[in-house]
Amino acid sequence: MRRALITGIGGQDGSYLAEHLTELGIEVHGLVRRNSTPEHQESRLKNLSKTVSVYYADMNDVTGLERLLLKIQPDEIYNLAAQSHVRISFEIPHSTSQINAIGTLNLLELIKNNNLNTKFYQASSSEMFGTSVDLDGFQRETTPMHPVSPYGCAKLYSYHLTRNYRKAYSLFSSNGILFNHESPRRGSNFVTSKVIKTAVEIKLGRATQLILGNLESQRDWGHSYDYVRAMKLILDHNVPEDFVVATGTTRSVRDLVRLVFEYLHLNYEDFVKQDPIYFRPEELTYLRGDSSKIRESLGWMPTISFETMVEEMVKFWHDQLV
Ligand code: G4F
Repeated sequence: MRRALITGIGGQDGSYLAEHLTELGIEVHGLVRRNSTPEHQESRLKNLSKTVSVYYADMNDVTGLERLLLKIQPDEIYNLAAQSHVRISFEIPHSTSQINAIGTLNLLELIKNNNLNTKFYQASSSEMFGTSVDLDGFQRETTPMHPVSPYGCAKLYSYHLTRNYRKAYSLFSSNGILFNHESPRRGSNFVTSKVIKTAVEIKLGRATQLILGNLESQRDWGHSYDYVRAMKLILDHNVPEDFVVATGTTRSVRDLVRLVFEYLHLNYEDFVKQDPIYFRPEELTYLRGDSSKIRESLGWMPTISFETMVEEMVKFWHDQLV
């Protein structure tokens, strides 16, 4: 039986990936960081509590990581652990870098030094592109990267290190460069969940306004369920390579807000306000991914439309809040 280790298994992607790998007959182990609220640890894994083994770990506790790697001896490692909130990375740049950059270095060094026969997936991000866009309006594997946040800078370090260890030490280490991906399991301080949760609260008479930052920023939003399938395909490929995972369609935050409020038969202009507190010191204003490479070489494609995903999230938050 193949064994997989997922760092950050308690997050949105970690939980969908754990379900996907379990369905494929893979033995799944996962790492979570200890904190005082159980909500952020195993609540997304409740369907898997009997099949998945979860351990406390810290991406900077190298001896703890080594002990677990040697015990589990995984065939596949998915490095999803991260401080994943871009605006918050401006507030805590050091710890964001320790987790998102040095944490990856720790894992790659442990794989190399212990001669572990494992494939390594690095959760790279479209945030690494920053202000850079090709002339045709897309970002792809060859687009130069100019990140505009501590989060993006730390992710770019890990992206390059994953490529470097592949070349220098022949590790099977690959990057998935994932554009934004959402679901009912998305944390409620990311824009999709925040908008949908608050709009449902307004509809139920429990809130009167939705306060946001930049409404004009554009994102390429897919569904996490589709994107974790891409992660597995990337590690099942016969050679380690890097792939963009995206829908190819971009929408503004305003488009998202309008759609959600219309779905609830509300006019967003009556409720939405802006506050500079939700703007970032430097904004990434436009993302649109060209995922031709993974579609053509690995046969991946998204299956859940943006509208279906929004509907699923509205239903989820409605059920949570009534
Ligand atoms: O939902 P967001 O916070 O996602 P963001 O910053 O694009 O990052 C996400 O996607 C990345 C992939 O590109 C991942 F690497 C990263 O880990 C994360 O998953 O914000 C989306 C957009 C931004 O332009 C932001 O400025 O929404 C805008 N926005 C406007 N008002 C807001 C708000 N974002 C948040 N979180 N909260 C607001 O009130």
